[in-house]
Amino acid sequence: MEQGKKRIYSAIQPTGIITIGNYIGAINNWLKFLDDFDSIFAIADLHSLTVRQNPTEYRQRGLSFFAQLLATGLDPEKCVLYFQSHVPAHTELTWLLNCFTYVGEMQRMTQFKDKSAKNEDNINMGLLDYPVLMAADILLYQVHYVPIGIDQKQHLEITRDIAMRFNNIYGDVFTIPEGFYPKVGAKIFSLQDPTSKMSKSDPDPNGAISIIEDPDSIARKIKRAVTDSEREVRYDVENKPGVSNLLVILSAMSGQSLESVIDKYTGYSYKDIKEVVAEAVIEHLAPIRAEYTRLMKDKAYLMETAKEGALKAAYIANKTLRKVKRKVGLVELK
Ligand code: ATP
Ligand code: LTN
Repeated sequence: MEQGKKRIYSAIQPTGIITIGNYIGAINNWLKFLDDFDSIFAIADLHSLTVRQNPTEYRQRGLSFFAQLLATGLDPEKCVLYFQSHVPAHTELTWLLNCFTYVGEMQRMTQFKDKSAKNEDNINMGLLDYPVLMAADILLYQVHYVPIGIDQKQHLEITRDIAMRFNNIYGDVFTIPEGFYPKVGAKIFSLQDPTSKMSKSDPDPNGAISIIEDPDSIARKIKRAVTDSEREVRYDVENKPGVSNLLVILSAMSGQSLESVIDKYTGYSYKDIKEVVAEAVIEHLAPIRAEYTRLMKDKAYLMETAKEGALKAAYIANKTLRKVKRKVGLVELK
């Protein structure tokens, strides 16, 4: 880690598939930071245990996610990439921060309310405590910026609240992090329901596209994307959410600004714009898919890289954890 650079941190849960929503809203933004920031990224594999997982599938998906992140360009020479569960400091700090977090605050979290409504038979403590684990993730690394999609804003706000509360009592222990949201694409919508977020765990396979999906399937899903009863392309999020979502996807995947995409494609037929979007998505994802396929054949390299990532992360995390323990008055072993 270089001295003097500001630090960024983000994470993704190993659930479902990595979608182009995750890519545009989060990962693509992470890549932009690599050269200028100290960058740390995690697979948040403890967070998704709040929902019951099949152990065999979960283990495979964890490794596949790791390879997909590497394949997008998260070069282990330029950033720290690791599994949250490999660094015990995360769960330790979670306990300590729990003692500075109010139950009422957690019960008011939108995601907690949504997820408990959806999993009525498994409203476990982890679901309630999810934001505190996320706060621990971030605060352990003394992070300046957290690049995330807009759906995570409330969790970032509570992280800041917990950090400030702690600092008010014990002095400047934690850096107060700021959220960093993409200007375009902070929320990509489902291709089948353009008023709801494209989700990794959407049970409808046509709503989301994976970053390692095969080209025919990408083209098919975009062709079937829900639009509206008009015929011509116009950017109008309120009245034409489906078409507007396609334009945002096109902008992110082709690297053109949203303004220039709007300029160029207003008036196009739905059939034609869908072809343009499909082509841009396929072209952008092709090298990621190829690199992913190559990496998955080299499990030894993946495991070695995960181990190195965990060691580097733990070194930074343990420093903060030791400081927190000292501040709250725990007896230190020398
Ligand atoms: P799920 O829907 O299964 O809860 P998710 O798609 O929200 O999962 P996460 O692992 O929770 O995925 O999020 C990883 C990152 O991707 C977060 O920064 C989140 O804000 C971002 N993200 C997720 N979905 C979208 C989306 N549709 N558009 C933009 N960013 C997104
Ligand atoms: N809750 C986040 C994933 C996540 C995260 C983090 C993001 C876990 N820990 C720390 C940023 C920083 C989500 O995307 N659902």
